[in-house]
Amino acid sequence: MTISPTPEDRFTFGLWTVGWTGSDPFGVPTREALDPVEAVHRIGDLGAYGVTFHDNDLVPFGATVTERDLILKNFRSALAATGLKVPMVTTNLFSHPVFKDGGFTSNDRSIRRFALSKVLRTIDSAAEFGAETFVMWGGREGSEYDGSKDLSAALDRMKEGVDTAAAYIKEKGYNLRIALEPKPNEPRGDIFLPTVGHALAFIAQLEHGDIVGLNPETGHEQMAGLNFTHGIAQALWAGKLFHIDLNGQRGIKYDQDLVFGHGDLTSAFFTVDLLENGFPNGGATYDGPRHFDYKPSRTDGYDGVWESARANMSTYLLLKERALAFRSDPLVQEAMATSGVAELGEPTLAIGETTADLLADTSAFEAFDADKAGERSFAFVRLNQLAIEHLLNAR
Ligand code: XLS
Ligand code: MG
Ligand code: MG
Repeated sequence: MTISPTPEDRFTFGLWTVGWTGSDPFGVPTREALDPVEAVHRIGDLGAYGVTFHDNDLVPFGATVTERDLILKNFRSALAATGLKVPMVTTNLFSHPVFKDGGFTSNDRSIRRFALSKVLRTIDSAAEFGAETFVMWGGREGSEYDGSKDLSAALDRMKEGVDTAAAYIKEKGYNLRIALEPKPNEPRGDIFLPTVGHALAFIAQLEHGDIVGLNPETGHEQMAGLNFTHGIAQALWAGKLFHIDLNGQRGIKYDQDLVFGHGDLTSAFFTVDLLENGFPNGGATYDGPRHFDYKPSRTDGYDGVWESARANMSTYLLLKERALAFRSDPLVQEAMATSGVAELGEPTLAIGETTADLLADTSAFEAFDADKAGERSFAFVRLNQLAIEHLLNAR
């Protein structure tokens, strides 16, 4: 089955994804560099909605003003010609040696000031491109050795950096929100704010946390052995799922950045089910771009790069169709009822019921037959098998 994406599907790609030339810690690039203008035209032809970038994906570190202006002019022409949007922009605080000990949390104060200034300049450029989300992935914010960092001061500096950026956005009146991207490790041995949960707790400590949320990435949660769908669910529940990085990962190892669905396919199915169909009992929903942050395998030439870009979107749409079939199947609805999925949506206390009322309710405790209740079969296996059969297009 061929499925063709359209801009209404709101698929977006980072310039650094299709533009990754294949260099890794063990080998040099296997592909020639890709011109951002060509990237825009190619992904536009494939049916994408938009393109995203780090400041230095577009304008190389240290470029002169004349070089920068020419690059931006050509890039804007490509956007105008294709109709592609720029919904998200981010800053590179990890490639240049100056950031080897981090940007916001480098032990060197002059480097922290340089990093913060670089971020504020990129925020201006994000606003100029009409982006609504400003991602912050602190890849080098971390350590290899616990004795090398005052961890409390590091969190203070991280807070200072994020709060300063958020206050700047408000001061300028930009229509931008910050999305923190957690990752447990790589390139640092341990990265600060390693998971969705850590980042949510951090946001609660901020002065300007109202415009700070999350950009969770599939593989990053899975690198920590965590359930990505649970992670985005908690972010949604907290009103903090501002953006999303979809890709594939197979277990706890280096960041594979595979095509979406090429890692844990069952997990990808439930991710799409949540993004497209929402929680079974209602609640917050996600309506932002479906952003792919993946790396086309270095074994492949540019044929494989475009094939993999297409594959991300096609797999997402196939899973969307399967998830819709799953939710609308009467057998699934009956299985969900048997499993008590709707029952979990009912508050445990009745409206207006107090703890005294509960303690006085003998049916809830003294007369409650815990042994009998313990015999209930929740029939979760049957429900999951129905999901698998829908996923396999066997229903
Ligand atoms: C790297 C991150 C990075 C961010 C943007 O692991 O996924 O690509 O998404 O800086
Ligand atoms: Mg990744
Ligand atoms: Mg990412």
